[in-house]
Formats: sequence, structure tokens, C-alpha cells
Amino acid sequence: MSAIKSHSNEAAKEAELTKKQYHDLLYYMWVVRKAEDRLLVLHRQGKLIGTLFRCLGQEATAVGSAYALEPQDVVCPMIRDLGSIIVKGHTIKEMFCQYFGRETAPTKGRDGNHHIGDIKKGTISCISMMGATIPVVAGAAFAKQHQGIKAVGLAFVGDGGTSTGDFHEALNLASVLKAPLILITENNNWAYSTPTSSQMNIKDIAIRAQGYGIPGYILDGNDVLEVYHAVKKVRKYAVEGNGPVIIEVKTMRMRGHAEHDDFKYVPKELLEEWKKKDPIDRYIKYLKNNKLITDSELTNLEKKIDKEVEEAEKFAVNSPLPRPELALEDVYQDQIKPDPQRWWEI
Ligand SMILES: Cc1ncc(C[n+]2csc(CCOP(=O)(O)OP(=O)(O)O)c2C)c(N)n1
Ligand SMILES: [Mg+2]
Repeated sequence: MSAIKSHSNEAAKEAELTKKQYHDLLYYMWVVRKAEDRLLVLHRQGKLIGTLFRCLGQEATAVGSAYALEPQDVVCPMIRDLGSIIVKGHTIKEMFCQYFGRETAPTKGRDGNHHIGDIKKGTISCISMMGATIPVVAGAAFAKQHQGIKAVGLAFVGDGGTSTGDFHEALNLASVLKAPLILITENNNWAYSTPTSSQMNIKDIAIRAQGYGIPGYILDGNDVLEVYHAVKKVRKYAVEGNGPVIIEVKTMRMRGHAEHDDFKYVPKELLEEWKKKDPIDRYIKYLKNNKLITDSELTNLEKKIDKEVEEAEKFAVNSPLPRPELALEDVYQDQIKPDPQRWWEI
């Protein structure tokens, strides 16, 4: 196993970002943070349908990795990776409509939270079953390669999700087929209330790469530039026909599993320690120290984000709830038109 141990400064130099790209990275992390801050208030007011899953503290991983991709690449997030699909072209408006369960949501109000995907945008929807999306993304990556398209599949999985059979089966086959799969394993110290020490006998998930004969890297998941730079590098490696890669990011889940979980089991000192490594605060400091953003640019960006979040909420609130007959749409292929009155004959 090797480790990419790049410091932000060094990573930035190599990545050769333009000023716009530096600002984009901040925009994506911040818009997710602010959208979720607002959704939290709405959740507490009982206005959302279902619970709220947050990426708080993990925005850099999803945004940095997806930003390193090309349009032909495919992404499948897990619950802490909303930023990855926003980078791929989904909107905060869609997100609000999902949480409000409206007909205008990508799932037309039939499913909630981050379960958003659109194959035309190169996104595959997150589903709840941990690990189950890794073989799907491995398959998509292999299919692209088979068609002669230089693309990768980027999949995410939590530390808990790495204990599933799907994790093993997908990596084993992807390795044998040399499928261009980049798997980001998010080591955020907890899987629901289970600490990583109670679910695996290793400290670094990345060492599992050895068992598949593939490279494994360890990154600071709260450093957006480090993640961006590393994924850019491994993408090149994967599309050149070298096979899959595991990236383990060290990060921290800063809330409960979802908002119904008070996370009393997480030591306060640990949260305080990780608060100091907040990916957005750190990145703003970096941009300012390196004169990559002015105070007025920062203020304007914040205003733009606040407006976008406000408009997304308004749009969702004013959108209709789904009509009951929509329940049967998008369930079957177009060729099979079920008669809703005679569904038992299918
Ligand atoms: C196969 C499977 N087993 C159990 C669950 C129930 N479950 C949902 S999330 C979760 C913990 C996820 O932890 P982790 O993979 O570390 O991701 P994190 O929430 O920390 O991002 C569990 C056990 C599930 N959804 N799927
Ligand atoms: Mg976890």
C-alpha cells in the first residue's frame, strides 16, 4: 500500500487550478452546508417528509473527488456525498423537492433525501443498502471501458459499508477485469453507533487493497485540494487500463447518523477536535492566506448561495405533492404498460 501524503499547498500547485476553479470548490461545499443548515431548521419544524441525513464535516471529500472527474464519468454517492451529485449538475432545488416529497423532485415525491440520479448526468442514485452500489458502479465503469470510452466510475462507501460482501465481490471482480473503478471509503469513525474499532480489526481500510492486488491510498478527507488532486491522479491511472483503486479518506461524521440520532455515544472531545479541521473553514483560510479570494468575493459568493437556498425552499414549498397515479410510473419499462386496474396479470 502506498499513501498520497500531499500538503494542500503542494497539491494546489500540481493541480494548476484557475481562480474560478478555486472558487467553484468553495461554492459546492458551502452550498451543500447552507442547504443542509436550512433543511435542519425545516426538519425541526416538522416540514420535511422523513429524516435528514447530513454531510456535515465531510463536504470536501464528495466535492473534491467529483470535481476531478470528466463529464463522461459516472458517480454514485452514499448518504454523506450530496456534494458529488451537485458537482455533476443536480441542483439544490431538486434536493429541497426531494426532502419535501414533491412531484417536482427527481423521484417525483416517491422517494426521499439523497436518492437522486440521472444517467444522462452520469449519476446513479444512492440507495440505502450499504455496499450494494459498488458492483453497480464497477459494472458501469467496465461497460464504458468495453465501449472504448475513457471514463471512470466513482463510488463511495462508508467504513461500515466496507464490511459487506458486495464490497469484496465488486473489488475482486473489478480488479480481475481491470475495471476503472475509484472507490472512496469514508472512514468517519462511526457506522451508526458502532465505532470502527468494533467493526474491523485494522486501523486503515486502505490496506484491504492489497488483498485485491490494487493500490490503496490514504487521504485527509477534510482537505478539498488534497482529495481533488489525488482523484485527478488516480483517474488517469484507472482510465489507462490499470484497474481499480481504493482511496480511504480520514474524516469525521459531525452529526448523528441522521437527525433522529442524538449521537450521545460520540465523545464530545472528539467532535471538538474535528471541529478545528472543518473543511470549509480551513479552505476559506487557505484561499485568503494565498490571496485567492478577496473579502468582497467571499461576501458575494455567500449572498449568491443564500439566495439559491432561499429560492430552492420557496420552489419546493410551492410545488404540489405527487398525484397517486404517479406511483405506477417509472416502475416498468416503457414497452410494458401495466393497466393499473389489472396489475396482478403482469
Ligand atoms: C447492508 C445493510 N446493512 C445494514 C444497513 C443499516 N444501516 C444503514 S446506515 C448504517 C451505518 C452506515 O455506516 P457507514 O457505512 O460507516 O456510513 P456512514 O453513515 O458513517 O457515512 C447501517 C448499519 C443497511 N442500510 N444496509
Ligand atoms: Mg462511517
